Amino acid sequence: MTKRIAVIGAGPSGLAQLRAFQSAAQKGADIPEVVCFEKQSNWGGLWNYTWRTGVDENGEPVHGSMYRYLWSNGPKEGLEFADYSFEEHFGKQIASYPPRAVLFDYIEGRVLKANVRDWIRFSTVVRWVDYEAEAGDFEVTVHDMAADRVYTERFDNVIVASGHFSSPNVPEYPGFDRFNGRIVHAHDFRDAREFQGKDVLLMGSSYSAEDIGSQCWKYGAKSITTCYRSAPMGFDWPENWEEKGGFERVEGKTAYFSDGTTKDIDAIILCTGYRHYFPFLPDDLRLKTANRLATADLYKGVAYVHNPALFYLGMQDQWFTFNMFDAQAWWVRDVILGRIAIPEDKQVLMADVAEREAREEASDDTKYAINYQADYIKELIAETDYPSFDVDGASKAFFEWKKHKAQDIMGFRNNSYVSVMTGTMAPVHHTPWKDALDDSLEVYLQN
Ligand code: FAD
Ligand code: NA7
Repeated sequence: MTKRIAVIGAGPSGLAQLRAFQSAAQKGADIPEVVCFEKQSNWGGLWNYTWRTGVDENGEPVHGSMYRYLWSNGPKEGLEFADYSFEEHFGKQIASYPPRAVLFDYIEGRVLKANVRDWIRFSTVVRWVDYEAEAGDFEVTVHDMAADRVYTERFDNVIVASGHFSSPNVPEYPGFDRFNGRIVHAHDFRDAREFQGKDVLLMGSSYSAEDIGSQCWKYGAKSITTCYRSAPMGFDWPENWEEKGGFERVEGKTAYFSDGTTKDIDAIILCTGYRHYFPFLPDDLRLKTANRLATADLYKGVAYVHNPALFYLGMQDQWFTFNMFDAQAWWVRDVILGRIAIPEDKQVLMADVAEREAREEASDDTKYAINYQADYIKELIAETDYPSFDVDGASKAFFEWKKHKAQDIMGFRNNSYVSVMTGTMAPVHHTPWKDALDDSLEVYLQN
């Protein structure tokens, strides 16, 4: 096949794409040349931990938003690859909420086995992508940081897998410019020990606020205060954790809230989410969407309706992660291999997006949302040879997880679930999460 495909990013989504093509080749298919551009010097995306904040060794914005001591915030049974189980990788079943280093090892294991590292050009930043209507292909301009060389190549398809939890949404509130303490966005949070003995305020009421607050609590912060814009998280927090209403301003070290209360604080961590940000894409190719399950302008959640030779992976808000990226990557692969046809009528593509949006908006119930994303995975994998798996069984792990969080927010990670890939139950971890201060791979795997 003479086609050339560009994949932007070697995180879990981009790596899923490489594995999808490699698995087709393994089964005898004629596959195109696949070139993956990755700005970091290693693969794994957000799971490739860096201590750096601000700019990286090349002066580029640091991609990483993950912190030391991060453990999976959902059960691993919900994200397991259908073609590469945890048991295959570790030689045994492991506990259900692995720390970052353990999940990185797992992600890497599959692509080492697939032998696709040579397809990736590391330390190479994609600078610009243009569609050449006459030739019907894309011009991709990149900067090879190691050689300090900018060059352009042509591709028949471009697959954007650059993630969307990296460019922070950073609001400003009155008094920030005179606050006598540290203000940091979750994107730049790295080590909870920095906040030992401190009174910490976290803004936001979603995953980052919950998890970074929990980290700070675990590693000895004096008190945690979280404040929300729309709704509280509402968990049964430990006694030195308080949840307040809207943040109004800070004067000196005193934070003021909409309910009239105040709190003296040492640091503010803005857990205010991220923006879809594609500085390398022109207006006619750039996805503009909120962080939701039904992304704008993506047919089947992946093909860009305004130019279906361009694909996006993993741009949805995520209950499912790794196996959803797989479902998408296998589907995109099959479009490129000519096994699946995308309708030519743009109205049909737009109607598909509208239907997904309407169905998402039909309910704001959590269970509904999990089932919605599960149905999406089932829909995609039914059209490809991605190994079929019990997606509803994986949803059950999420339902249990939700229940366990409501029961004990500092203890939910001590629970275990059944793998829908191998049918085995995860062991109970050897140490409760709150006491497991050393979360290295070696210590975690001591079960
Ligand atoms: P990313 O992992 O963001 O990878 C994108 C890649 O693209 C990166 O390697 C980046 O360097 C590269 N890239 C970006 N721009 C360019 C460019 N211009 N040129 C070249 N390369 C580029 N998911 C879970 O399943 N469990 C969890 O516990 C969990 N915890 C999370 C905690 C945090 C703090 C965050 C932010 C996310 C978490 N997630 C979690 C969700 C996470 O989004 C996915 O697990 C996964 O990393 C998404 O994969 P991705 O490949 O789509 O994006
Ligand atoms: P989310 O899930 O997008 O949540 C962002 C939170 O920040 C949410 O509670 C927002 O409130 C709040 N927010 C956003 N802007 C503001 C302003 N201006 N003022 C106050 N509060 C604000 O991002 P997360 O970082 O928690 O999670 C993203 C991923 O990272 C996730 O997949 C995790 O696994 C890790 P709202 O509810 O919209 O009123």
